[in-house]
Amino acid sequence: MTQKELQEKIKELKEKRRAVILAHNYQPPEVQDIADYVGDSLGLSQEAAKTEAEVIIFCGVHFMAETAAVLNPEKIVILPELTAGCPMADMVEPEDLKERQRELNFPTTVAYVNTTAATKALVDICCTSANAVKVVGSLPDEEILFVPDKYLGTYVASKHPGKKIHLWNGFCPTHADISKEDLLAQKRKHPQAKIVVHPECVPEVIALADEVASTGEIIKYVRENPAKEFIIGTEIGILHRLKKENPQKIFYPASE
Ligand code: CIZ
Repeated sequence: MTQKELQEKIKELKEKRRAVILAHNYQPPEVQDIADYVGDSLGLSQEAAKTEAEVIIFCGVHFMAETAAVLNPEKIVILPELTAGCPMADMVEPEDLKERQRELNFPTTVAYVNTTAATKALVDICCTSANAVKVVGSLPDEEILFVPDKYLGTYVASKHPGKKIHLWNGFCPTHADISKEDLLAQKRKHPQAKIVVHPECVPEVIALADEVASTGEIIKYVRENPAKEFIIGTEIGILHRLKKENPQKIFYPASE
């Protein structure tokens, strides 16, 4: 079957089942192209919450589909690729989190959305990469436990120097693999390009960026910025949407 035939078949089946297809910004191009909505986990959860479809096909990783299922207990949520997991979400064991909360005398705990529902059930508030700085700033507490991403937590802490933020030793292996050397090599090749990186990147990479942004914010920054070239420091799946929406601009991955 050709890709076109496959897409037609998916569309047919989607209508028959009254389904909606949601795809994360990191999905491969052919998946993004068949989706009804492409976005970050926050946007996708919002779409999932307001959809009238009976079936939600969530093209993302496990925690995202799980969040959609929590928000839509009466709907069927399908994760097409059951092995699609988030290694960072698996870096928190609920029992270890409970122990750390006890050790720190039960501080207000903030969980990044990249966590399992079992972890979310143990925390006070949840954030995405798009609103982590705001969510932490909205809390009156001076002492906070932030799980699981130590790099996102470090970035958030740099924006709230008055707060003591305890970090968890979790990280996204993909973002942690983007090195300062990779980025500098790309910048040498493309000196006019703006550097935009995700806050899950390591601090040395963040320090070199013109903009630190979630995937949704990267899309917006590129759309609104007059620059013609951009070096993008996040999962390369996002390049498809960036190129599609900005055919006149050029994008380079910070690292292959
Ligand atoms: O919130 C999301 O969807 C993730 C995992 C990253 C981002 O920046 O959009």
